[in-house]
Amino acid sequence: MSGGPHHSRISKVVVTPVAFADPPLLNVVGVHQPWALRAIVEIHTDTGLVGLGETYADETHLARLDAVAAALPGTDPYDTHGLRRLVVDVLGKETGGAGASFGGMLDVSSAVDTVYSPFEVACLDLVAREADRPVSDLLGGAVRDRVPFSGYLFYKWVGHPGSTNNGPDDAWGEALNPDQIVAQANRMVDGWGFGSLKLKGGVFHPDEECAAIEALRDAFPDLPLRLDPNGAWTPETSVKVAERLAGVVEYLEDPTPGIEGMAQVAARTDVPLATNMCVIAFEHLKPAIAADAVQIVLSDHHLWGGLRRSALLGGITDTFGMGLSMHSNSHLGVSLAAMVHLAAATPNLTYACDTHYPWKTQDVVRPGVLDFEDGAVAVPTGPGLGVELDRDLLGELHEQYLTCGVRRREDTVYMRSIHPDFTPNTSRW
Ligand code: GKR
Ligand code: MG
Repeated sequence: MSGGPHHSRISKVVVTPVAFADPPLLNVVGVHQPWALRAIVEIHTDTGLVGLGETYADETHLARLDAVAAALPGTDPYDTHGLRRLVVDVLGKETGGAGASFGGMLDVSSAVDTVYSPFEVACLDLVAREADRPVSDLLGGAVRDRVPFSGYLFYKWVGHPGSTNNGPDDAWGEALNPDQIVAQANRMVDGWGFGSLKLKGGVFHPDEECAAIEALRDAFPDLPLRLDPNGAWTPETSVKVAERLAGVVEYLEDPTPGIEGMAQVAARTDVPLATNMCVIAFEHLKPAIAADAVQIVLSDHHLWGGLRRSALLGGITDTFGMGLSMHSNSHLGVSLAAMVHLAAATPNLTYACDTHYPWKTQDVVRPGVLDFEDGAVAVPTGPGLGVELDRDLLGELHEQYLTCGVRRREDTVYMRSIHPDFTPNTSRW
């Protein structure tokens, strides 16, 4: 399918890697580096429109984005099936279509979905701008006008050892015990109004992390709570944690690695299990559903191949009676806008979405569109995604990318530069 001569055509595609300051957030594979990387994709048309997308910026991924960007001029922004074929084709030629690894936590067997995603989002932004409608209208229309997010709590150091990007300490302070986690939660709830909380675990012994969840329960009796150790526990330990936290957490996220391990845990507890680790592509749905391994899938349009494929995932989880939540990685405003439009147009989004947004102090979009009120973001009603790039900020964050020296997310490598004996904790407890 192709547009007639009166339809806009892609004239230029620009991929800009950016870096933004990130606090030392701890997780199962290590600690966040001082700089988080993202790539901003701009698709320009011969009619003067610009569509935006945002994705990871590890150097292998960037090379793939650049290869696709070079092949796009002359194509039709409405033809996302054609875009996907082009991505398959380019990746086949340039890289053999090999997979991708992001932060050492997830291994994706094919790079097609992750590379396709920011271009699909940018095309939908363009098409929606041309139609003078919000992107949510291209996904079936918004079923809610505000999208709820959960406050994402992390164990963290007081600052980056020896770092100069934020000074040695950031505004959040240290969070290494239950009291400090409650203090962090108070700051999140006071500042953003979140109506649910998620703790990133997998850092300390599960007893300590359960104590932190119990302290949160005491401090916030009415807020739904989640704990996500990114597969740090054995199935046996996961069952014990589930027994201890039954009735306290709304779900446990990836307590143990793999569909088989999750199925063993699920068979022995009524606490719902969620995942963004063992079901991360369509091919994982059938075995996970057959084994009743997970009750909630966290979608993520960056990983699942854009907004329309994420909407498809929503339909599948609905069909099989599963819950649906949304995963996050460190991100900027273009991603947040896309997440909000997707969530707004997903009828069966059964849980508040994750976001790392409060952890960043810099952005590339003009302020004022994506403000949090009572833990929710109002769905932009203007054309497209509803966000505009601030060219000065984009330039500033690109300059930071050029000078920061970070070229891929490496939580384990960075942790080992501080604690040489550190080993990633998957299934450790
Ligand atoms: O930012 O450290 C982090 C998180 O642990 C992230 O990498 C995970 O992908 O947020 C994610 C999760 O829910 O597993
Ligand atoms: Mg998770």
